[in-house]
Amino acid sequence: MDSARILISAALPYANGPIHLGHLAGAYLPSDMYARYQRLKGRDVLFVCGSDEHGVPITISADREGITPQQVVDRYHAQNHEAFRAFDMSFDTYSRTSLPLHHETARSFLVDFHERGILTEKTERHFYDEKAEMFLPDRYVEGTCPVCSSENARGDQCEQCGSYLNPSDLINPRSKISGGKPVFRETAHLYFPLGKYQKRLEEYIAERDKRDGWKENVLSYCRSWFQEGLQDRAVTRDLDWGVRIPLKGYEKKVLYVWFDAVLGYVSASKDWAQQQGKPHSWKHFWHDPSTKYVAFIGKDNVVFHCIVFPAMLMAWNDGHREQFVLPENVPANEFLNFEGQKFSKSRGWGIDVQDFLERFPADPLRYYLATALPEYRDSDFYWKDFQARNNNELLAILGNYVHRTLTFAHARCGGVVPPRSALNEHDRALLEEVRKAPVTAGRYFEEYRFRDGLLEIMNLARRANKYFNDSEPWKSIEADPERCMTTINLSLQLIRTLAILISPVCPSTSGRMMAMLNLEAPGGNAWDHAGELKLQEQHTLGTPTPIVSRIEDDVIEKEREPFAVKEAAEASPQPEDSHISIDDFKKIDLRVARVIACEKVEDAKKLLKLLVRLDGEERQVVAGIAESYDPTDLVGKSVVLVANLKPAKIRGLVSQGMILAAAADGGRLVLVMPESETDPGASVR
Ligand code: B3M
Ligand code: ZN
Repeated sequence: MDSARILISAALPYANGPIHLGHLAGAYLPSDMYARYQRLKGRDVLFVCGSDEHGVPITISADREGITPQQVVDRYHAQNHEAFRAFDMSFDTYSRTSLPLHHETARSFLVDFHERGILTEKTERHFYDEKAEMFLPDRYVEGTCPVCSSENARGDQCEQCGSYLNPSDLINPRSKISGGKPVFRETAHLYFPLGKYQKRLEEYIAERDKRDGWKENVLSYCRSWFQEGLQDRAVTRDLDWGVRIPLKGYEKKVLYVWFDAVLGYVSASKDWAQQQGKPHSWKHFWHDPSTKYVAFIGKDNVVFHCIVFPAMLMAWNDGHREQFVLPENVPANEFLNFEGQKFSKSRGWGIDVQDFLERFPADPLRYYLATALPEYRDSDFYWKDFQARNNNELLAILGNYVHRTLTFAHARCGGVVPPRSALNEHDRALLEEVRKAPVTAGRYFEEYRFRDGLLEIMNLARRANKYFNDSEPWKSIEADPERCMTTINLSLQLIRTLAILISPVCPSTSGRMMAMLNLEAPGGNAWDHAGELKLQEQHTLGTPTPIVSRIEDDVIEKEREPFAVKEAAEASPQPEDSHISIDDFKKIDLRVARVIACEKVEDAKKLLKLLVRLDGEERQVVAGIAESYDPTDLVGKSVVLVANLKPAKIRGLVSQGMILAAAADGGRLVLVMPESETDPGASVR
């Protein structure tokens, strides 16, 4: 969908702790690159975010610290807002759900649904703390885990063994508030009939996917929810922190945090409109059917954004003339890990954004995260990679190109853009690539494929360096000065192209590049004109200064060391007997399989899709060997297959088994093959 008006939201982080690098790689950096790109395309963009300030974890933090929930959210709202600013997020507003404006907005949805008879009331039995005179949210009940007997299991989950629990599963339940034994009491709650919307939701997702290409991970989460069948969902809670409910009998209850949180995007837009002094301007975005609305999230929020939120908007739209736009796409990333493990606040594993940005500027982090986004699968932050991407790419490719071109222009061309005369074939070939780069990179950005987009841009920078080298201006300046001036003219033009294209990823580096060219920050629809030769002859250039700094080994070692030490200390001792029995081994059904067809999996650098024959059957197998083998290498060969592995879906393709390969040097894989002719289906022992 090509639209002139684009509404972008990024998930509202809980104001219950600092955001870390994983959050940035999940929803925030992608949404910001998208917003910055769309603005350069000249589109009318509204980009909203804010703090999610309700929910039980916040009241728990408050109780623990002996302060009010409002004090908790005030602290983290300010901190996270500042961290986002330091990371150069270009939100049009960073709002918060504790604002009265938000409470009114969320309440109006609930009241409307109630008045229109959409909600149903059900009575349930819940734990009640008689001393504290309150119903206990799941997390406020603790007790002994029925699975592992840990004495500190919570009513929603046991941290010890990971089991998901209901409060009534706990042995010897006790209230986290008074420590007393809770009793069951009846309580009424309002339910939203999600099940009634299932068919419409399935159609909605299918249609948007067709139009805008939804990500496979998102689609497969949705499919599994649909397969299970959508259930009614309670939209109220017994709690006194949250959005109050103006209905009789509900005075001591609040809205369920997710019901109000997704509406935070609407109230953030209203908040922005008020700040602009045009309180109705939010409607141009939310109520105009031509708006393209894109909601960026992390994978754990898929159900609320692809199912709950659209259903709520549908329910509203059914009863009103002014219609809300539904998300056109919900690009969700997988998770980013840190030095090979999950981020963990309690273990101190990871680094907060603010701490990071006190030590390093935002652009190298943005650049590195953009190359390592968990777009299709979980990925990792490694300090060493961060250093390498900065030094070997941002500095050695982009920084170096800008520096050598500008210093040459200052030393040999009087600090102005030299004249361009007749172009030769190398110039023309370069310009052809310059013309194409914004189109190709732009297409990737439109498809939420930011890694590929950035790769395209960096390839242009590599190409620029090669052009400069091959043209040898330091020689032609003597032999053929006109040629030299043409080379430098084009090289300078390319700095402008690169500055525009890199600006969604590294905005301040881009700003420095533009300043060195003595040009204004790109505006209008600069992206579409990025490939044009806009620098006028004799235009005065700015002073060359380095745009990227090197990150030294000792600096990175200092950052990395605490984690290496922690890892060594925590490494679990080797189990005494790591042997398996022959019976264990016999459970694995290994077979010879003949490859009868083989092809690359589109858009997956590492995957090959094989058709193999066993005894009398054929199977499809997806294997991660594309970097080691060409599809044509394999047809007719015999390989060894784990034949009774549970079928899995890889990139939407069913894989019925796994092919054995040995790990060789440099990450290469070498297939295990029978040493002489063997029948397909023969067992391997
Ligand atoms: N606060 C969960 C999270 O921060 C939740 C997102 C709300 S988006 C409307 O991951
Ligand atoms: Zn347990």
